[in-house]
Amino acid sequence: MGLGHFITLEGGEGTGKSTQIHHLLERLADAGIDAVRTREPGGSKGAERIRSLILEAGHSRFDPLTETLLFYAARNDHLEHVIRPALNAGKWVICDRFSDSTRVYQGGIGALQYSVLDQLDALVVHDTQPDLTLILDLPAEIGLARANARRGNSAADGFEAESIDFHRALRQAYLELARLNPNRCVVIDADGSVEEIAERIWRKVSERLLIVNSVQSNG
Ligand code: T5A
Repeated sequence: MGLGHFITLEGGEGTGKSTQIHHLLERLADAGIDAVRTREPGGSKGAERIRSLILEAGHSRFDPLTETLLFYAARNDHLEHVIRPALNAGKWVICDRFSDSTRVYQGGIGALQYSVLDQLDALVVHDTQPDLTLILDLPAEIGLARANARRGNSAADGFEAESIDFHRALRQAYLELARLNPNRCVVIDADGSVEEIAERIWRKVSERLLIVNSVQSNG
């Protein structure tokens, strides 16, 4: 096993995860670090097929258990074919959403009990847990406005189409998740220019992982 690290980005709709992953990869490349960019739901051939099933359900989402099993089926394929091989080869993996999305969307503000999610997580993710989770935090109104502006005239998916109260609750659920997992999660203020947020993220990644990496390589 090399010195790869697993970083996930989380947050509500339009908080800027995709935009920031692009900048993080550039900074890692400048630091000589080989990183794989991926996302959930999706990230592998099989998981991308499942992604279409989930998101193309449009306004009529699957029932909560079916939806959750689909997310975990996709995650299993993604872990097997992309995430674990990359980590085992010593690469860093930067993933746009992961299990915390299920915990927040299907658990915290959804209908599934955490005990069900814990069982699925133990079976599928097991010990391939993220080393660092960056939670991009933004008022729901700003995130939705960004997501709507980007989408233009195309239809909202079932999650984007939920009420503003759903998106506000989502933000609170992420903050609670961060509070309960301070060793792994860092909340990033996602209000500001793209460059300012990229700098905030880089500072945290450097503090949490690059220093650890240099200690390991020198040790
Ligand atoms: N889901 C997912 C679950 O319910 N359970 C699960 O287990 C998983 C894995 C996935 C949906 O599935 C749900 C959650 C989601 O609803 P998706 O299409 O992958 O759907 O959507 P998101 O992950 O939400 O991604 P988005 O593309 O909507 O948001 P991002 O990636 O956070 O935002 P980004 O970078 O695309 O930016 C959005 C817009 O804002 C602009 C960008 O240019 C872009 O136009 N922007 C800024 N504008 C101003 N200032 C800034 N600082 C900006 N940063 C970005």
